[in-house]
Amino acid sequence: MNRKMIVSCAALAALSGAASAQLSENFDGYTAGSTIAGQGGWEVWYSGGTDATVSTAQAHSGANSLFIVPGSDIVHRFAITGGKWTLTAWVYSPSTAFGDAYFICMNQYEIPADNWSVQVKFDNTLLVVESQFDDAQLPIVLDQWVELRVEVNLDCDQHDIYYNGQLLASNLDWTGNVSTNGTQTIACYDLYNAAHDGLYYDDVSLQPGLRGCCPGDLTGSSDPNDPAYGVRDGLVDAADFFYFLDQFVAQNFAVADLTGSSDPNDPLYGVPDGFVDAADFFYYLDLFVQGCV
Ligand SMILES: [Ca+2]
Ligand SMILES: [Ca+2]
Ligand SMILES: [Ca+2]
Repeated sequence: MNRKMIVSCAALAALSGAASAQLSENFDGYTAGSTIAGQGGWEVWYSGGTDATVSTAQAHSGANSLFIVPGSDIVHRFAITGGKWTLTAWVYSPSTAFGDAYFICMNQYEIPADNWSVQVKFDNTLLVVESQFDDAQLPIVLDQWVELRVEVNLDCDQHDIYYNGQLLASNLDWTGNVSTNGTQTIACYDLYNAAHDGLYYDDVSLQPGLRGCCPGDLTGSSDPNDPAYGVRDGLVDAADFFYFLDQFVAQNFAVADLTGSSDPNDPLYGVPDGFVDAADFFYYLDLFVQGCV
């Protein structure tokens, strides 16, 4: 192979590497009833935890899913150091169950330390799904498969979380929303059951994503009947402004409580304060003018 060919192949490999799925797991290739650790790159949390079982009781795809019981702490490692990514997990939580289980994504795992970026709680006792520790909540959906999706742009240290197609939390720091002083990396998934009577995961993936660094981008449409309403489109335009106005008027804190101050020199600038008021409006105008970076 001549040098030019080698360079071309290297370039292609780099391109395909940047754009390829890191995980696309449907649990359908495993024997029903088998434990997952040791299969498909899954393992039990390094310092201890309980395994989980491949189940046919529920499935989002094919015949199988993963059933996690109290103590299950199931990890899949990655080594991602930047870029745009979409994290997806389908979850089935039976209405007969009580207690809490979690979808976790770490930016560092085991080496050199543990640092959490995403921790979403499925709480069958309080009947909520909660993004920790920004405290955003939505009602939990029981007895059906529900998509949890995290869209992250590691390069600008931001992510959004969607549950059941609804925005749960947006413009969260990757390095600071759960733990502090994290890194702009993806080190592992952790499917953890603290005390939930039993919950199913299926179609767990980590795919190349599209999330831009556009904090003013909230929607692809200003029409509430358009499927693009509330779904980012990578552009900051009039639709975003009118969408924000809708959420502002509706006092939707998840979207419209952006700040405690409209003064960039105030420590409360960019820190939600539990009120949707004029400061939030002027703060959004700042984001809108900023566009995409
Ligand atoms: Ca499946
Ligand atoms: Ca937009
Ligand atoms: Ca506010």
